[in-house]
Amino acid sequence: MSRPLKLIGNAGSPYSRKMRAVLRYRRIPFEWVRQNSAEAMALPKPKVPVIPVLGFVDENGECTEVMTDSSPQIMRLEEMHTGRSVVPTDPVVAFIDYLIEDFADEWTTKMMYHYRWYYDGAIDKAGRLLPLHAAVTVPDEQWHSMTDWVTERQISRRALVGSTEQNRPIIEDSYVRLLHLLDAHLTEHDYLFGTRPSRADFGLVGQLSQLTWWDPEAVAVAVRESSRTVVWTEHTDDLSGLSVDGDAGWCDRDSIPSTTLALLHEAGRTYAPFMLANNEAFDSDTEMLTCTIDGATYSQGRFGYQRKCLAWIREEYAALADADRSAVDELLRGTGCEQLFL
Ligand SMILES: N[C@@H](CCC(=O)N[C@@H](CS)C(=O)NCC(=O)O)C(=O)O
Repeated sequence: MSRPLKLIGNAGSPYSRKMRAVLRYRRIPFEWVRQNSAEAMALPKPKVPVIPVLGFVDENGECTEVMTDSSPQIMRLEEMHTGRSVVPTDPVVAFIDYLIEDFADEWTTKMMYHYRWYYDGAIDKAGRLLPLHAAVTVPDEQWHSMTDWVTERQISRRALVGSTEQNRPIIEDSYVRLLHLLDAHLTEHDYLFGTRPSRADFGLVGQLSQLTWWDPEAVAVAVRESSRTVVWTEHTDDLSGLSVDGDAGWCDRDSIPSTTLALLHEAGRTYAPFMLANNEAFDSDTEMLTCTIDGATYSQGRFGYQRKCLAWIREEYAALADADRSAVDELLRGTGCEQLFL
């Protein structure tokens, strides 16, 4: 009996789009279940109410297990299915891939949230459209009250992810640099680590599915600064038709494109000081974190999940064989990312 997985998500959610793109590329049978739909309501709830949720169906056809968080979801899928893996075969390349995936998930998501809930065009669009995702038939009165509710709630949460006046230039400048870096890469390559996509590609594409296609102000910046990135994002959203031959198509540690390594400098400039300051805020029992990014002061409230992310990535680093760890150190030297592992 075929037992497709359930992916409960929302088209306006970057991590949902990341996971849907992974499942499509991997040709793993799944059902896309819209958040808040009748079908979603009938499924078990995860411990933490976030999307995307991956649901596993047992031999009786019942969805009995659900899990959250896209990075562990991807690794669970790697255990269940072998073909069309998204983890590079060289452990050194795999580590760099994981680091860039985490940069996409934990730093570029600030761009996504900022461009959605700071500018008037985006706020108006998201406020109108997001409530209709549950059902387009929602009565007008309910729709309008949901518009007000979601708009107020999300704007009030901006500071939680760092979208403040003080941080705005840091986040927006990083977005433009990211577009330039991807543009340089996409001039010569389709994916970050070879001729097939990896976790890092999907992590970036999740956030970019919103930034480069959805939120009007962010879309305008992307079309102007890197048209290639806009189109790449659309392509990578559904790679079910891409031919991949076994484990072929990955670069090895000595052939990582320089334009991919350049992304580590952007991560080292932004994500690394942020992740360290976040960790430090927990160590010193301080509610707010503060760090210097590009000579400017960045601050926001500390975030528990990102402390876990740093611990996980440090575990991966510690688990590398000695020779592999030395090769990783060599690649990270001078990027700013090395400070994560001191
Ligand atoms: N680390 C999670 C993040 C998931 C996440 O933050 N999802 C957001 C939507 S994109 C959410 O559900 N937020 C709940 C809320 O806003 O209340 C992942 O990788 O999937």
